[in-house]
Amino acid sequence: MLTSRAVDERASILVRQGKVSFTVGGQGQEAAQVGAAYALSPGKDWVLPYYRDAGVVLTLGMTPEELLLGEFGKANDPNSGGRQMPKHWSYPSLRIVTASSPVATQLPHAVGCALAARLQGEDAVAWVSFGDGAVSKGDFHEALNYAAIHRLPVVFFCENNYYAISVPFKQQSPVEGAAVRASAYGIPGVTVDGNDVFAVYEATRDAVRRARAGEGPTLVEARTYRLAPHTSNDDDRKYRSREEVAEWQAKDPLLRMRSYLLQHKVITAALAAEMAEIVHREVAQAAVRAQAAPDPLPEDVLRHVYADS
Ligand SMILES: Cc1ncc(C[n+]2csc(CCOP(=O)(O)OP(=O)(O)O)c2C)c(N)n1
Repeated sequence: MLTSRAVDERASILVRQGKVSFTVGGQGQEAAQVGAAYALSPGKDWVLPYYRDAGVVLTLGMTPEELLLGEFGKANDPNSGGRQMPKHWSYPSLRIVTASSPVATQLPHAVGCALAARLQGEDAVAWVSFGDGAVSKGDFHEALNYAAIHRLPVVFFCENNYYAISVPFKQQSPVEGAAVRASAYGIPGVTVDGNDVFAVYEATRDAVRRARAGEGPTLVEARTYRLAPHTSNDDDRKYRSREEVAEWQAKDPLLRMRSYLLQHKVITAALAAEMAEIVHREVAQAAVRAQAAPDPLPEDVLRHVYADS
C-alpha cells in the first residue's frame, strides 16, 4: 500500500516537474486494490485492472520501476513500449491483460478470458476491476449477463469512489450502490468497506473460491474514495467540497493500516517511519532510472500495428 501511494505521488511530482505529461492516481484506493490482489494467484488468474490499480499490479509482482517506465512512455516500458496511456498495464507472465481506454470495455474482455480458461480446462479465474462510472455502461450489463448465464469464473470488482470524474454516483445511478445490481443477474452482490484491507481480502477470496468451484461470478463492490483529483488534468475543487475530501482523508487506508499495526504491536512507530522512508527512497531511485532509460525510436512507432513482412 505504501509503495502504491509512493508511485502515484512520484508520478504527480514528475508531472509538476514537466517530466511526465499526464498521470492518473489511485491514492485512497490502496486497501481495496491490495486486499483484492492478495486473493488472486499471480500468473494463473487473469487480471484486468483499471487505470487506478497500481496497488493491484504491484501486489501481483510488477515493480515500481516497471510502472514508472510506463509513466515516462519509455522504449522498455513492459506494458506497451510507451504506446499506451500511463497505467494501462500489460504483463503477460502475470496474466495482466492490457486495457482499452473506453470505460468498462475490460469487463467483456474478462468474461472472454474466463470462457477461454474454461474451454481450455484451466483452473483460472478472471478478476476485473472498474469504477462506479462503469456500471452505467452497456458493457457492464452484457458482461454480467453472459457470465451469469454461463456461470463463468469471473470476479467483478467495483471500486466505488463515488465519482466518475465530476459526476457523483447518485446522479448516474437510480439505486444506492453497485452491488445491488447483481440480483438482476441472479449472482451474489457483496458490498464491502473498501478502505478495510482485510474485509476486501475476505470478500474477494470468497468470490474467487466460488468462481473456482464452478459456482459462477460474483460482483464485489468496495466503497472507497479517491483522495486526489481524477487525473493530473482535473481540478476537483470544481465539484467536491474540501470538507468532504478532508472527511475521507481522515479515513485514509494507509493511516488506518498503520494504526492497526501499531495497536496490535506488529510494528513500532519507528519501524513505520523507517518503512515509509525506505519505500520513498526506492521509488524515487526507480524514477531516476526510468527517466534515464531510452525513449522509443520514431521508426518503431508502427511496430505491432501492421504485420511485419
Ligand atoms: C466510454 C467512455 N466515456 C468517457 C470516458 C472518459 N472518462 C475517462 S475516466 C472517466 C470516469 C470513470 O469513472 P469511474 O468508472 O467511476 O472510475 P474512476 O475514474 O472514478 O475511478 C471518464 C468519463 C472514457 N474513457 N470512456
